[in-house]
Amino acid sequence: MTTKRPRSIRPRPLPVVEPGVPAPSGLRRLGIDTSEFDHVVCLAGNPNTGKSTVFNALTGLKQHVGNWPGKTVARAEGGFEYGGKRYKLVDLPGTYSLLSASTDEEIARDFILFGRPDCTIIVADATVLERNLNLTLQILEITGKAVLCLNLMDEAKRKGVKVNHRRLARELGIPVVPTVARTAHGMPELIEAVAGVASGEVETDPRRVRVRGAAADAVDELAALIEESYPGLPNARWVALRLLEGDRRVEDAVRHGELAELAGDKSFGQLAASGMS
Ligand SMILES: Nc1nc2c(ncn2[C@@H]2O[C@H](COP(=O)(O)OP(=O)(O)OP(=O)(O)O)[C@@H](O)[C@H]2O)c(=O)[nH]1
Ligand SMILES: [Mg+2]
Repeated sequence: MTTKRPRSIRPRPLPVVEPGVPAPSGLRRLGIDTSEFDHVVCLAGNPNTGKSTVFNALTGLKQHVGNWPGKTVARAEGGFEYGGKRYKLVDLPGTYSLLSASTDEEIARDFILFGRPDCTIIVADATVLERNLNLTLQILEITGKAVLCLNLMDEAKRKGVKVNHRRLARELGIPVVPTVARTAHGMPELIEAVAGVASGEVETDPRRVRVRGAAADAVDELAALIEESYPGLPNARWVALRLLEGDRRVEDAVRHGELAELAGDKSFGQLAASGMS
């Protein structure tokens, strides 16, 4: 795993690499073994919200964690088993938005959009929830297969921030699980929610902005053309919306064939690798 220097320091208690936190009951951490998985789950969220800490708690691996944003700069993969199913868990770099431009943020964006995860765990910092909800809503625009991991609840409590997670779950239309990832608090509930969403047993009702009238027709028309030109590309509607909004980066991706690469990118490889294709 590569690391790079901090972009900025945010005050928080000393960074701790959580050694020896016991695995929640029923969880078997598989380390780097991601063979024969049933489901792919990814960890997305703003920088420095505890994604890699959750990753380590679930896989038993030792991804770099520390108290500054931008530590994870590439995709990392590990495995765990729960309830008789095997999961491939993908730790992604932090990103503030799916429209962001830096290379590590692009890695996150591309996986969320085109990696076909069976569940996206959105890890949010409960102490600054509002800022984190920006990305959350963007992710819900493209997938309802998501769980919000409301992390850093110990910090929130210390700061007197209270979050009504049940109401938040109703508002967002996805499961919301309060956690303290550093001590693995809430991990059993998180895995249970992820298992439910990934298997389809838990039905979500993601909050989305409705596109109406002529704009809706334009999106449908363009999405159909994109699907025709890039067979197999997930989230053609998202691409269509970005094009209609005049997103230059997406325009470039269409023009220069980057989108075609993403449509056929076997490095995401979930279906091929699991033999389900
Ligand atoms: N107090 C507290 N600290 C936490 C919790 N979860 C993670 N941390 C700490 O928060 C810091 C950031 O954790 P990481 O797991 O590296 O965060 P990340 O989201 O992977 O960060 P990037 O990869 O840089 O985006 C580390 O110092 C962790 O030990 C928590 O629930 N409570
Ligand atoms: Mg990380």
